[in-house]
Amino acid sequence: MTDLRFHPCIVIPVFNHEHAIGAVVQRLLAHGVPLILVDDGSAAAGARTLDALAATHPSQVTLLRHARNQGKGGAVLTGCRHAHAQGYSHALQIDADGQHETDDVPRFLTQARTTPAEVVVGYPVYDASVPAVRFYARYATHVWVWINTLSLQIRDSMCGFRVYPLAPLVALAQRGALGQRMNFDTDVLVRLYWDGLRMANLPTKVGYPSDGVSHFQLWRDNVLISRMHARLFFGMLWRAPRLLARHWRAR
Ligand SMILES: Nc1nc2c(ncn2[C@@H]2O[C@H](COP(=O)(O)OP(=O)(O)OP(=O)(O)O)[C@@H](O)[C@H]2O)c(=O)[nH]1
Ligand SMILES: [Mg+2]
Repeated sequence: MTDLRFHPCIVIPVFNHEHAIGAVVQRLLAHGVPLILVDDGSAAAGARTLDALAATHPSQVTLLRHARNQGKGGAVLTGCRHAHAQGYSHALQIDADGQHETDDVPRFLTQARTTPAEVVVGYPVYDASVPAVRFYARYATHVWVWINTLSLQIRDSMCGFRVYPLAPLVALAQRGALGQRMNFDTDVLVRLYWDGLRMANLPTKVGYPSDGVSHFQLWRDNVLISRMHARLFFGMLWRAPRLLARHWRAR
């Protein structure tokens, strides 16, 4: 199906991934889709790398910058708001650390073109490099997401490779409830689901960061994520009749 309004770009939130971002950008440019890099207050080396990438590819790369670090969610939203204002219909969001399989970009965009009202959500297929503790820790979040949507539609809410339809995302962000840090990826999918969007789940290979840099802060991010699940749980309670009705209709 061809949708004339399907006009995608790629949004990459970047925080200090100077050793990985160059190769990620190079691989993405091959797909001929405009890139929006959002520098989330990186330190000097990261900022310089991003300046150089934008200067080398001025027609394909837009660089936006937060003077201060705001968190992954803040960076994704800055990129997506900008993309929406520029007239793009969809943003493929991919992380900067080289964990994701850029060869899957055409498959994700084809899915988004076919089901433009849905969120295309990657679910990870891991290789042997995944730390076991990370692998099993994800299950706690999966279970919370299934409870908070009263559905199994979101297969993995934490994968940093997905395509958002921009109009509903920007409208949701306008309402102001979204987590701005590492709680964003899950929060935004549950709330888009609550807003009536469907999810198209696609498998994609995920490795462990190519530059070995993880900014996941065990204590702070786990507290944020637990609070988010609790807030979503109460949000689910008053939506439960509507969510259950939707679930049964879908069956
Ligand atoms: N953690 C973190 N990432 C940010 C921030 N701002 C932007 N990002 C970007 O968000 C993406 C995800 O960050 P990662 O550190 O890879 O987090 P993750 O993939 O959940 O964790 P790992 O599995 O350890 O890689 C990357 O592209 C980061 O550069 C921030 O403040 N903190
Ligand atoms: Mg990562």
